[in-house]
Amino acid sequence: MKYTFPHNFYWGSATSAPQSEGHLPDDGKGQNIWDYWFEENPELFFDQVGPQTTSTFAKNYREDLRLLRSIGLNSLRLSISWSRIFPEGTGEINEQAVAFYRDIFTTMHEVGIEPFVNLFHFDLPLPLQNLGGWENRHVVSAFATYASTCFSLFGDLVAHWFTFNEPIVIVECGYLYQFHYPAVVDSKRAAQVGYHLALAHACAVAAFRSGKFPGEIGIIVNLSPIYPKDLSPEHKQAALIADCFFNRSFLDPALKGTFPQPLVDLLQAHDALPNYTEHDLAIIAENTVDILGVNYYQPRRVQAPTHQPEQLMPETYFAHYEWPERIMNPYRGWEIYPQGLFDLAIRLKNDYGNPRWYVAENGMGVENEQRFLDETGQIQDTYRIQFFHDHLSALASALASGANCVGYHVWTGIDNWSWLNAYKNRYGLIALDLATQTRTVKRSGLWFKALAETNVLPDVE
Ligand code: BGP
Repeated sequence: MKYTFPHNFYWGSATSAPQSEGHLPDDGKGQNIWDYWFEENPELFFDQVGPQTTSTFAKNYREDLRLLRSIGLNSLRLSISWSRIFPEGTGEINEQAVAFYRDIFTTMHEVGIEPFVNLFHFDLPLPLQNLGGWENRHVVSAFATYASTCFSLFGDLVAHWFTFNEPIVIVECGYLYQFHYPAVVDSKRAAQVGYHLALAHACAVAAFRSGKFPGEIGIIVNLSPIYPKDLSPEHKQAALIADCFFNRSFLDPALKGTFPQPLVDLLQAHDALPNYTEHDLAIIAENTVDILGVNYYQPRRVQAPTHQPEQLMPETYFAHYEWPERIMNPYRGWEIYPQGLFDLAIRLKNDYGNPRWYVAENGMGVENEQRFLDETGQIQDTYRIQFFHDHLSALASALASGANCVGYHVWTGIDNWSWLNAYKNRYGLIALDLATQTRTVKRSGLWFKALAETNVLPDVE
């Protein structure tokens, strides 16, 4: 059976400013929390490689964009670095950054790649973190100003805007599990951060609408279908709460303009409700999105809690469940479960009014891909082709069932830097030699080209 996709489907890849740009001398960029954390604690980062050492997109974007186009991409999601536009987070604009992004977006149009532009990918300007970061309401207004500045500066070149990438990750990694700066463990502070992110998102959408900028605006959320260990009431309840924490916390405000009631009740019971105003809630209610980006990597499997942490944590309400039949990507420690993408698509259709959405990230990070080099110097990443193939088969089935999905972006085009893992796991369709900065198309890149050029899912071999 041949799986096909609509002729105007968006085929592309995703990356972010902090993971791909790198730093150029005298570029006027200010520090963000990643620059700072690496400076303070380089030992936390794999091989002590920090965000300065990336795939140098800032220097090579003209060639990189042509290369990405040559493997069939018709669209690309990247992010604007807030600390590049506003080195202090607010105040004076860095004009070099304006010229830089205008040239990137112009080049994208020249080569035939539609820009999907995200405003925030985990990279808060350090001066704003020093004011308390997302816990401080002032940062919400600073974000709204930054967002409307970008709409005005680049609105003639960008028609697909996104406010945040994976806002729940900012909450869980920064305020519960210590994978991101400021690496604190405090559920009340986490709730305030989450609330401010939802509000900042809605304020940016409001600014976009009131400025009557052309195009569409949305948010990119990482969704994991939640599967309980079995259908007994205690495991089902665990799944319901996990879903509220990790999916509905941002999905509901973005699409329905409300927060999930079980989450509100739970936070209230633990005296962890954030400070809010009725006026904020009205802004959130009135500014739902035009388009949703969905990052899908893995499902979440849960069971009733197995222990009680000392303070409120997600684990107070559920525990991880290890499914005996799981297939793992051992390098990243994530389960591979393509059916999850189908289940998400159907849920968006049935429970959220079938919004316009696209797969904003999907991919497989693998360590030491040099093992798979053939005699021509090409990485034979058939495992990645299999991964894409299986997820795209699931997506095609969802489309056939009426899902309103308009595109599929892989993570990522050219191997890029990853948060604490730096260059350990590689995700790209194109390999990067970090030492020489040489780019080489992998086998998956050619496979993707065949897909994007025909809209027919090629076989794995
Ligand atoms: C997503 C992020 C990306 C990217 C990707 C791969 O959660 O939006 O920035 O990093 O995951 O994950 P990792 O780099 O941690 O392996």
